[in-house]
Amino acid sequence: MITMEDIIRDGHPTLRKVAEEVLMPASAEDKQILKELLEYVKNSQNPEIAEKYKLRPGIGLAAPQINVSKRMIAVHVQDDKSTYSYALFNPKIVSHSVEKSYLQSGEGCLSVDEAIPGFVPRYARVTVKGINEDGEEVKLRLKGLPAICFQHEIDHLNGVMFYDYIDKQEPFKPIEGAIAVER
Ligand code: K1U
Ligand code: NI
Repeated sequence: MITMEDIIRDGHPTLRKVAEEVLMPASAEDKQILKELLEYVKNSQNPEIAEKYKLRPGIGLAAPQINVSKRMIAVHVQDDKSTYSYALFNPKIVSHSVEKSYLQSGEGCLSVDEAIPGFVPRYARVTVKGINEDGEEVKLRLKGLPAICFQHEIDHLNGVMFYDYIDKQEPFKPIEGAIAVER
């Protein structure tokens, strides 16, 4: 099982690499990693398990964060309507809105121990394609917090950190025309 001890922190070179595509069909080892990524995210949202294993709560996790430079992510996040629970190989944003959004409270990251304040501009709506643990293609149309979370995780596969997008001079500079998302 993944714990915080397995999660690498800001400054580790793997977090800045472009991760490798996962060869399909996925190996048993890659399937196991994918399963454990999702298990971490779910466990971290269970107060008893999180306390017992000292897991910092998260809504997503990407393989590079456990020092595996391969294109795999897991997301377990709720909005007012549903739960979005996905573990995907080779996820890709295939289309996105022109309109932007941002998380009103700013973003955090399990690989960053301190809070970095500021607005992080994201696409308001994205369509993501990827391959699930059973080797099936999945196509997701997302908005709100789930859309922001998938963008944050896919950025990890490209060596991009959320704070790269924050305006250094004016972290809370209004993002013109963007939708404020609450969590
Ligand atoms: O990738 C990661 O480091 C996980 C990160 C993902 C994320 C944060 C903010 C916006 C989009 C994606 C986190 O999950 S940080 C913790 C967090 O945001 C959270 C935890 C519990 C409940 C709600 C949010
Ligand atoms: Ni992160």
